[in-house]
Amino acid sequence: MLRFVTAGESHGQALIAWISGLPAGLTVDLEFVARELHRRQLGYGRGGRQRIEKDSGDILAGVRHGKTIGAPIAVRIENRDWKNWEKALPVEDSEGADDLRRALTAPRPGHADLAGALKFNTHDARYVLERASARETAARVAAGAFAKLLLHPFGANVLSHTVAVGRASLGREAEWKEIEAVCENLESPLRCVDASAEARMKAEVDDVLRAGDSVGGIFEVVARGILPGLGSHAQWDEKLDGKIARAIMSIQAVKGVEIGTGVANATSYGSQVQDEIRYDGSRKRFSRSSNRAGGIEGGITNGEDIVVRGYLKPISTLRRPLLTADLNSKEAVKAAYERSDVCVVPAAGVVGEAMLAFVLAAAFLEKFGGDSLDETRRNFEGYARQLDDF
Ligand code: EPS
Repeated sequence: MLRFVTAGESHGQALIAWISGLPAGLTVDLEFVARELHRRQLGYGRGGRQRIEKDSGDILAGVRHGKTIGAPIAVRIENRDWKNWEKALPVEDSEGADDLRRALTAPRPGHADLAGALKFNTHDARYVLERASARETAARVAAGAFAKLLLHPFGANVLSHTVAVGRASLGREAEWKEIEAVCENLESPLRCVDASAEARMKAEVDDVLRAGDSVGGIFEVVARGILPGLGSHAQWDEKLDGKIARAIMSIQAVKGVEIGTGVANATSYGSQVQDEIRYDGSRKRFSRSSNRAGGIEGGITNGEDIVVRGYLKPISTLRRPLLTADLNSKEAVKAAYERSDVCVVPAAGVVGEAMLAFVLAAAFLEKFGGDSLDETRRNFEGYARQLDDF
């Protein structure tokens, strides 16, 4: 079973990703892992923190001589900002150092601050926000990079692009080639495939920067090259669309998930929604004239691109804060402000890739198994032959 968990606080020493269940013998391209981490750090509208951090994945376990060895993989991503926080968040007890703690007592509406303070019975939301922070997504991207490294040799790839920032929207479908290009281009400010839409998106970011506000948006993640037959219709918790929705929804600030054209489908007629089936003899595969299902029917992949959208609310740290109630005095006060990003849509797309890649890699290994990559490949090829002969 492929799994990952993460550990680490936003301003602690480091983030850790722990990945278990990959077959032995998978080549680990360290430059690729580093590049994925770098891609997540980019984007117009990020805050000062990204000038401090230079994320790189230090692999501590599970990879030897450039290959996985079938053991759990541990990756460490250093927080360079730690040196500015050692006194505020020491591991050892620091009685009497209350003034150094950077306590947060004015919970930000929309953040985990208040709900977490109540849950953990603390009048300082510092520990809550440290872990709720989207800094944690760096560790997810490290795990996702390993998932992609598994999928790539089997002809699958997972990429993303920005569909909307605030009210500025792409307004058309993106071609796979365009998405590839925008993912290659590390200079792309908002990772949008259309220059004029991107200019409007930048203007949205500029507006909120001026106003001390924040802005959300929509990213789209596309997986190409996934065979039909991953996932299952048989149980609610085996349905792949359910697993994908959970994975994308778990990304900080994502409040809605859509597969294919799921939202518009709800107000359209069946004849306008279902994708007609045809057979392509040259490829020996069934295919569709459209892909409104987003590559999944009945909780099972159907061989089309898997298309998933994440809807992000504007992030909850505002330079011009909203009103809140102080955790101690209960008085009305302005919510806390900490250095923050104002737009994270392009970065969230990279995190969405990691999450989708991981769910797909897990479903892939559930179907094909294998303790070594050779074994996985034999099983995969046997199934591909079965599809050819169908
Ligand atoms: C975040 C607040 C900011 C972001 C951080 C997520 O951190 P800081 O308070 O240190 O400036 O920069 O994101 C990252 C550090 C990152 O690498 O993505 C939050 O509250 O979610």
